[in-house]
Amino acid sequence: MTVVQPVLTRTTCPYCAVQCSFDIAIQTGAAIAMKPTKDCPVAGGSVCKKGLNALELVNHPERLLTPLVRKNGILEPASWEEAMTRVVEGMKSVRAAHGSNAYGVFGGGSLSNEHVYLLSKFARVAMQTANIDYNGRFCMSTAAAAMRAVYGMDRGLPFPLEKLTEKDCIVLWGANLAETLPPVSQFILKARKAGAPIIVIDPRPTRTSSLATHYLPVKPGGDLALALALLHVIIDEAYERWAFLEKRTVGWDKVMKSVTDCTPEWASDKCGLGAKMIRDTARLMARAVSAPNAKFGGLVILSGRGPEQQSKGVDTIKAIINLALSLGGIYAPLTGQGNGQGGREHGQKADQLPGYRSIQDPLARGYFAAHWGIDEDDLPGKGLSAQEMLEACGGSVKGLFVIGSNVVVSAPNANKLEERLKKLENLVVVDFFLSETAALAEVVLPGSMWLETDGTMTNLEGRVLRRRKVQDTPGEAREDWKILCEIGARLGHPEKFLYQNIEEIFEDFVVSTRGAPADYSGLTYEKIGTRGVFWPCPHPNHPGTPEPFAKFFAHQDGRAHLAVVKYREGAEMPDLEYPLFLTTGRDVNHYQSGTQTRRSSLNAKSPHALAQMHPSLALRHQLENGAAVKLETRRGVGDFKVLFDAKMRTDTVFVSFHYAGSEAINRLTSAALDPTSKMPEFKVCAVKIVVSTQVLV
Ligand SMILES: Nc1nc2c(c(=O)[nH]1)N[C@H]1C(S)=C(S)[C@@H](COP(=O)(O)OP(=O)(O)OC[C@H]3O[C@@H](n4cnc5c(=O)[nH]c(N)nc54)[C@H](O)[C@@H]3O)O[C@H]1N2
Ligand SMILES: Nc1nc2c(c(=O)[nH]1)N[C@H]1C(S)=C(S)[C@@H](COP(=O)(O)OP(=O)(O)OC[C@H]3O[C@@H](n4cnc5c(=O)[nH]c(N)nc54)[C@H](O)[C@@H]3O)O[C@H]1N2
Ligand code: SF4
Ligand SMILES: [Mo]
Repeated sequence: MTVVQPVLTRTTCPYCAVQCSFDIAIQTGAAIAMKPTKDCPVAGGSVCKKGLNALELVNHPERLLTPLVRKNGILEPASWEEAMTRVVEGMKSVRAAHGSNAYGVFGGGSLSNEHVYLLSKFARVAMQTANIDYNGRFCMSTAAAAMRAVYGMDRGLPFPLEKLTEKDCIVLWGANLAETLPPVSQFILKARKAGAPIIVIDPRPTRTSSLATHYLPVKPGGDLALALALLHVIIDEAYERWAFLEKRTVGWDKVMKSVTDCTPEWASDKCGLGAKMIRDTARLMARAVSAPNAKFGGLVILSGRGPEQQSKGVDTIKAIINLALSLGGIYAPLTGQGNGQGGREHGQKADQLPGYRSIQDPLARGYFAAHWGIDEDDLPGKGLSAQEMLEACGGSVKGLFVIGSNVVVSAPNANKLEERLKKLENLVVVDFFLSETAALAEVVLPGSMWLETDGTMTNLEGRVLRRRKVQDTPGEAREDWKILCEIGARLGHPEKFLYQNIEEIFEDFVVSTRGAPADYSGLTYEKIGTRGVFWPCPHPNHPGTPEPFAKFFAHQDGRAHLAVVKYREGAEMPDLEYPLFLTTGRDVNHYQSGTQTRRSSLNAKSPHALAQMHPSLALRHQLENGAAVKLETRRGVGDFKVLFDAKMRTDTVFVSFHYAGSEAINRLTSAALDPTSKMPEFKVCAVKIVVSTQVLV
C-alpha cells in the first residue's frame, strides 16, 4: 500500500493581528494538522492556544453547508439559486422603494485585503450605497483618527515587534497583550530583562500587569486626566526633550501651556490614583530615557482598547501621543483583528476608498470612478458609521448585508439592536457558522474559512502576509469573493465582477492604491513570499517600509502636529442608582463574539461570562466566589458568575463580551460615541449589582 505523505503549506492564523505563521499538513486535499514554525517572521514560532486550536473548527459539524432561507419564520436549507434570488430581489425591492442608501453593508477586520477591496467595490458600484462600514469602528477607529491627525498617517505599529526589545521604557496602556496578543509578551519580557521599566495602566490586574515592573490601577475612563497630569509633571520638572520637539513637531508651545493646571492633585480623583503615584510614574518614564544620547522612540507607549473605546477616546490618544513625544518617544496602538490593519485601509469605512483615500477628496473620487469604470456622479459619498448604521436599522436603513461580524453580540446596547434588526425588510448574512446575527437573517449564505481561500492580511506591524488556500469549502459553501461577485453580477454589473481567481482581485486592488497613502502597488504574491512586506510599498523594486516615522512623520512638513486636548468626563458616570463602573474586554480562551471559540474545546475552560470584582464588593452583596449575579445598567440586565479578584479596584466590575443570550454584556453597555471616531464607549458605563438566586451550571 502506498502511503500519501502530507504536503506542508505555510499560511497565517485565522485570529488576531499578530498573524502567526503555521504550516498546514494536507492529505488528500484536506488539512489534517497545523504546526507553528520558527520561520514565522513576526513572532518566531511562539503562538497561542487559540491559533493551535483553529483546525477544530474547520470541519466542525455545525459548519453551514447550504444556504438558508427564512420560510414561515424559520430558516430552512435552500439551493443557491433560491437563496440568490431572494437576496437580489430583496436588495432590489429595498432600493426601489427607499433608494440605494436604504441598504447598508457591514464588513469586518477578519476579511482579507482582497475581500475588503471587493466589498468596497460591491457596496459602491453594485449596491450604489454610501452606507458601508465595519466592525473596525468598534476596534481601531479611535487610534486611527488620532494617529492620522497627529502623525499624518495611521500605520498601527510603526516598527517591527522585535524592536520592542531595544526600548528603554514600555508603557502598556489598557492593553492586556499577555491574553490578547500572547506572543508579543516575549518581546516585552526581553526589554524588561535588559532593564527597561514596563508600566501597565489598567483598572484590573491582568496577566499583562504581572509581566510589568509597575502597575497603575487607573479608574475606568480616567486615562485622559492621567495623561494630562503626566505631561504636566514632565514640563513642571523640565524633563521635556526640546531639541526633539523643535525638530520633529509643531504645536508644542500651545500644548505646554494647556496642561498648566493639570496637576497630579487635580487628576488624582479623576483617574483614581494618588498624586505621588502620578509624579513617580512621570519621573520613571523621563529618567528611563534621560541619557543625553537617547534615541528617538526609546520610550514607547502602546495602547490596547482600554483608553480607545471611550466617548473621549480620540482626545485621550492625542494626549497620550503628546506625552510620548514630549520625551522623544513614540505612541502606537496594538491592532486587534487578523486584518484589522488592512481592513481599515481598503475601503470598508464609510468615509474611505481603498488605499486610505478619502471618499470626499475629488481627486480620489475621480481616480476610483475611472478605475471602476463608472460615472463619478454615481460614486456614493460618505455614509453612516457602524453604530450609526445599526441604529438606523428599521428607520432609514431597511436592508443590511453583513459579512465578517456578529453584531448582535459585539455591538453596544444590544437589546435595542436585536429589535432593530428584526424590523429590517431584508437582512443577509454571510458566515460559516450560524452566528447570533445570522440566526435573525432573511437569508444566510455559507461562506469560506481562512484556509479555504487565498489572499493577503496586514498584521499589527503593517506587514502584508499571505493567506493560502489549502482545501475547498465544504458542502455547498462558497468562497466569500465568489458570493460577492455573483450578487454584484446579478445586480446588473456582470462585467465589473468578472474575476477568475483571487489573484486577479489582488492585482486590481494593488493598482487601485497607486499613489495613495496606503500604497500597496509594488506588491505581488511572489514578493510577499513567506516573510511579508511592510506597506507602503509604492513600486516593484521598493523593499517596503518597516519604520515609516524613523526620520519624518507623514504630514507634508514631515512633522508631528501636536494637538491641545481639554479634559472631559465619560458619557455615563456612576451615581446613586448605578454606583459602580462597568468595563469590558477579553478572555484568553475566547475570540470576539465567540462564534468560533464557543464551538471549540476552549469553551470548556471559560464556559460562562464572569463578573470580575473585588471580594469586599461581592461580600457586601452576600456574594461568594462563583455565585450567580445579575448586573444591571440603564440599558439592560444580564446573568453572570462572580469572580473574586483581591487586586481589583473596589469601584469596578469587569466582564468579557464573548457570550450570547443573557450572558451578553453588550445588552448592558453604552452606545455613547466618540464624536470624531464614532467609537462606542465599551470601556465605561455605570452599573449596579443585583443579587440573583439563579444558579449557572
Ligand atoms: N483572547 C483574545 N485575543 C484577542 C481578541 C479576543 O477576542 N480574544 N480580540 C482581538 C481584538 S479584535 C482586539 S481589538 C484586541 C484587544 O486587545 P486588548 O486591548 O488587550 O483587549 P481588551 O481586553 O479589550 O482591553 C484591554 C484592557 O483594557 C482594560 N481597560 C478597561 N477599561 C479601561 C480603561 O478605562 N482604561 C484603561 N487604561 N484600561 C481599561 C481592560 O481591563 C483590559 O485588560 O485583542 C485581539 N486578541
Ligand atoms: N463590550 C465590548 N464589546 C466589544 C468590544 C469590547 O472590548 N467590549 N470590542 C469590540 C471589538 S475591538 C471588535 S473587533 C468587535 C468584534 O466583534 P465582531 O465584529 O462580532 O467580530 P467577530 O466575532 O470576529 O465576528 C466575525 C463573524 O464573522 C465570521 N467570520 C470570521 N471570519 C470570516 C470570513 O473570513 N468570512 C466570513 N464570511 N465570515 C467570517 C465569524 O464566524 C463571526 O460570526 O467587538 C467589539 N465589541
Ligand atoms: S497570537 Fe494571534 S495570530 Fe498568533 S496564534 Fe494566537 S490568535 Fe493566532
Ligand atoms: Mo478589535
